[in-house]
Amino acid sequence: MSPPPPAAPSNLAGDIETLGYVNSMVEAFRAFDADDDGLINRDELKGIMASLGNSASASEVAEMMKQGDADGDGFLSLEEFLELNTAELELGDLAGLLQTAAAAWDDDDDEGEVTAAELYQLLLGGATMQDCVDIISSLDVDGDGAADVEDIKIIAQAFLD
Ligand SMILES: [Ca+2]
Ligand SMILES: [Ca+2]
Ligand SMILES: [Ca+2]
Repeated sequence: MSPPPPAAPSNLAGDIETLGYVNSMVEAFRAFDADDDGLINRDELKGIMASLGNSASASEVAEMMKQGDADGDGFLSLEEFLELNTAELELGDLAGLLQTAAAAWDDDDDEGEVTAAELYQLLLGGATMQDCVDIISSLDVDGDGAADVEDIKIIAQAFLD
């Protein structure tokens, strides 16, 4: 009997750290969206950037808003915000894995949260169980051991080429 092939070819630790940072952007966006309409105005954007440790001047914020506001409604949606802020980030192999997972959920919209074990099954050996535990914990805001499927879809979308 020969040993089984290694399940995961890549080291995802750095990618997972980036994922955690991206998730903190999602959380900051929601925290500063006081009226919960899914849109951020200039003042709110300034607050978000400060909370992420990137203080921006009023003119820098205005410039970011202009760059990021793809549909020109004067606000940033979460998708626009992530597009703007992830342009210089790389998720490496993890981006493809998340996109695989996100595609699998397209037909299964009643699934609100995903656990590490569920993600591991879905990725069919593309990541180790430990990677999946780390991925979910980097996205698990309330610490109940599961991550929001909608958030994963939004993040995966932001890293589509
Ligand atoms: Ca708002
Ligand atoms: Ca917009
Ligand atoms: Ca959770």
